[in-house]
Amino acid sequence: MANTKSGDTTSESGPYCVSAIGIGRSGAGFVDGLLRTGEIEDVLMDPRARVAALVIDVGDHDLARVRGYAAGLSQRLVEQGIPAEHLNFQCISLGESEHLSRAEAKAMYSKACKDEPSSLDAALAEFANHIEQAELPSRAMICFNLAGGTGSGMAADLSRDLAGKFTKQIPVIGVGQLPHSGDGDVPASLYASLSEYDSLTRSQGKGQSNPFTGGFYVVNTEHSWQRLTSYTETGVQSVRDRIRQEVTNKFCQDSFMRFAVRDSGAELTHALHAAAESNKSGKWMLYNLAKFTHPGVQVLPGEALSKWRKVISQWIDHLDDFSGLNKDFRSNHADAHMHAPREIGVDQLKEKLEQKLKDSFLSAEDSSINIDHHEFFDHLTSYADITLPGLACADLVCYAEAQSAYDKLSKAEQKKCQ
Ligand SMILES: Nc1nc2c(ncn2[C@@H]2O[C@H](COP(=O)(O)OP(=O)(O)OP(=O)(O)O)[C@@H](O)[C@H]2O)c(=O)[nH]1
Ligand SMILES: [Mg+2]
Repeated sequence: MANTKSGDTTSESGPYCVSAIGIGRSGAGFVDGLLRTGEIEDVLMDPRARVAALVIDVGDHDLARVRGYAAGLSQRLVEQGIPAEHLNFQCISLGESEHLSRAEAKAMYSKACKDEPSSLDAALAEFANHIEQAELPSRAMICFNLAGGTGSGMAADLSRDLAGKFTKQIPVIGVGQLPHSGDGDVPASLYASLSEYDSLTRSQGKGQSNPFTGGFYVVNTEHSWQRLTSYTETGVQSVRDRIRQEVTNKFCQDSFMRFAVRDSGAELTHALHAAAESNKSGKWMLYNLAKFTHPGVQVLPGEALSKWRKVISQWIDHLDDFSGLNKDFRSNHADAHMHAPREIGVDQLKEKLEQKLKDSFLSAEDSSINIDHHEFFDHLTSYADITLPGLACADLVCYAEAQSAYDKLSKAEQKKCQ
């Protein structure tokens, strides 16, 4: 039987600082998500806190937004009397490219490290050094999209290089975003990328060790994509699709970072502890961003609460349809944070979510669930951050799909994916 533990976890751990490196467009999106959380300002109020943020891409195109947010945050720190140097922001554009294959990205990364003097090497050293000045415990994240070229190509080498820069034990968490069905066919390179991170996160001993000492999260975006695209059919298709892409990706990245910093990191601490307890070594955690309502879609402000309840319930029922996991995957723990207006009926929703998680993802014996409730500042949006530990790449539906795309490539094309 699964046991439900309603979680006030704050007593379990003190405040944490979260720092992040983002590589490629999605990586930069995670970092701007971190910089935009109000909580990061609260964390930085503590004079013992230090936060570092580093974004790396191969061109300037996808870096403008994160630069803007970093400038805005620095300004707000000054306004609040927080020394601006407690936040270290660095932004590196390595070339003038748009998209690269994974092999090209690796080559560019390696060249950038060998350049004399290497701005990349210096940036990693500055990032690590800044974090180590904090008197509070810190975590560092390395964020990227598993389906792209730049981020997925560079993150493995970068994670090893970063490990070499720390003189203290700072847990490093990998955060790899998965593509969703709106991205089109699963790219063949995703097979090489998932395989590489799977083997990297299991490597131990003989000069090889897992650089993601704090764990590895894969971020599922499908539920959020489905929630946004169902019931919205107006406007020009191409414009609609582009906006949906942006909204889906941003919502997932922002939600992940809100989860990571909420309660000064206590929620993440709890999820990571529970995962470590239940986890077989090196296995990944799924961060399933399950979105239940989106402003103005399917149910409108002023409509009966019973309709809101019905819609949320319908989208809880979709959890297994859009989890990205193979049907036979089972975890022994689920950690969920539900965000929904109180008037919808918290106990009812929790019960529904708990039953669905048990039925769809948990093993029948020795499993546990933690479900917390929060209210999102926008009452028209409801969603859940769900952590399911214990998966490997082969548990993801997209892995087999990517493998079959990869198998159809010529040897030369396969090499570009490596
Ligand atoms: N973040 C974001 N991702 C998108 C968007 N449109 C498509 N994607 C998907 O994001 C994945 C690629 O991830 P990116 O983060 O753009 O890749 P990258 O690391 O910059 O690597 P490159 O492929 O070299 O640009 C693919 O699955 C795309 O289909 C968007 O507007 N924003
Ligand atoms: Mg890119």
